Amino acid sequence: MLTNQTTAQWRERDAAHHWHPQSDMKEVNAHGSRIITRAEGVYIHDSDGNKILDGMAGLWCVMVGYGRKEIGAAVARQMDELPYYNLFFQCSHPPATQLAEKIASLTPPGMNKIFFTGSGSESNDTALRLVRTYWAVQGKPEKTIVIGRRNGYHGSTLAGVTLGGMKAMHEQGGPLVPDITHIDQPYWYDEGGDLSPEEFGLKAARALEAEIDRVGENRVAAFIAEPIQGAGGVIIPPSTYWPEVKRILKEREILFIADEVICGFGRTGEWWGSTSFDLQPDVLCMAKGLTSGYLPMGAVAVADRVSEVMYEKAGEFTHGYTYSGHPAACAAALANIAILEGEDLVGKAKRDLAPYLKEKWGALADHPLVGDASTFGMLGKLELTPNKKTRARFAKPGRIGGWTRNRSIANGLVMRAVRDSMIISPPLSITKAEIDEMAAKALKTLDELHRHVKETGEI
Ligand code: PXG
Repeated sequence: MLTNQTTAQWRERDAAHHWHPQSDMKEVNAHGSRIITRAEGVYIHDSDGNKILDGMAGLWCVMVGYGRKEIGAAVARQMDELPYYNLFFQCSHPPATQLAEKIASLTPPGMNKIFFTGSGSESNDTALRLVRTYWAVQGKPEKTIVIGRRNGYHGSTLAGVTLGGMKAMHEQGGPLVPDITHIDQPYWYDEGGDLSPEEFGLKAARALEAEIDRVGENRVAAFIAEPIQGAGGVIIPPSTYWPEVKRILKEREILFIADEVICGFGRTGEWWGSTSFDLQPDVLCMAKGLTSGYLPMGAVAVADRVSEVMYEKAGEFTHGYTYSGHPAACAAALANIAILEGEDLVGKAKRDLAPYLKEKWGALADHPLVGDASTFGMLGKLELTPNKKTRARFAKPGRIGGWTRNRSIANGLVMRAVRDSMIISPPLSITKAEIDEMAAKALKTLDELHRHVKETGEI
């Protein structure tokens, strides 16, 4: 890659031809992009020579940290051996076979069949077609409705957008996929009002029961949810939420799709968010941490009770992608999982790092502008507020969050803003000293925000 270019040159060339994902290009090009040129461990480097602690692990995915040569080497070997072959027409190849076996050994018990995709969005598209087909082949073609949640994120393909509950995404590019409905999210901080978190958790869970009754249980194929909503703003459900949802799912004849694209591969301190909350998904969607983002790849793990019906009754499942189980991506995933297992990164996250993060990040709750500084596993958030008691929001949603994100990056820490919630999701390879650095940089930024708010009077 060329490195003898100035930031201004890169920006000009980028602005000329590159249309960025999920971006307002007029705004991006007015400021000029941040050009990331290399990365090592938990740090990214930009073209101005800044070294920035990546508190988001890329886009929630770089579990093992940057610069792991083992992954590149495994990919290079696979590229030499077999760079591509498809898995259609009764073919397979060793990396796909080995990876399916490996993933099945890691997923919750009784999930033994693995369908490969190229991304989290494709995983959720696969899940949607799969659950509808599962019911159809059992003589229940009317069970087509999938219930998702407001502010859930399930990807950017048409099915992903529709399954997700992001208002701004629903407003563009419709009409959306039919027979997908949404219930409220278990976001006590913003929506719990005077209820205790526990009371609110039950209320939010029972919205599922009410929705099943509203549309008719005989019409519902599945419920889809992230164990902890990520892109929605690291929404950690109250302790009562998942047990009540579990009760409802058990009583009703519908499937449960766990979207583990963010929670999977150790993010919650277990291999799966489903394990953290004792959930038994019928379909489990993954991507991101599967390869630590080194190559694009997703997969769907399917419970035996579903795969047995499909294998027996569906004939050909007319679904699959050119890059399903791409050999180089499989090699990257196998090498990535070997690091996670070999260095016990998931166990260390649970025993060591997550409690440390809870202590250090949690201490930010003492700051006058922070209403909540919760963590769960290696996920963390800061709810910014002008009034800690009432949990009020700033008058212009997102403005303070955006300001804080920009200051944080200038201070050497990537924190993401979702409206006025600041979120982190660092690599599992982070050290305690780096967690200290992350918390110190966040505190510095919060203090700057405090001064900014006082100076501008913005509340
Ligand atoms: N499910 C979940 C839970 C995700 O977080 C996807 C599916 C889609 O994955 P792909 O690989 O198709 O992007 C995601 C992706 C953000 C942000 O702003 C989050 C994602 C993607 C883009 C932006 O936090 N998550």
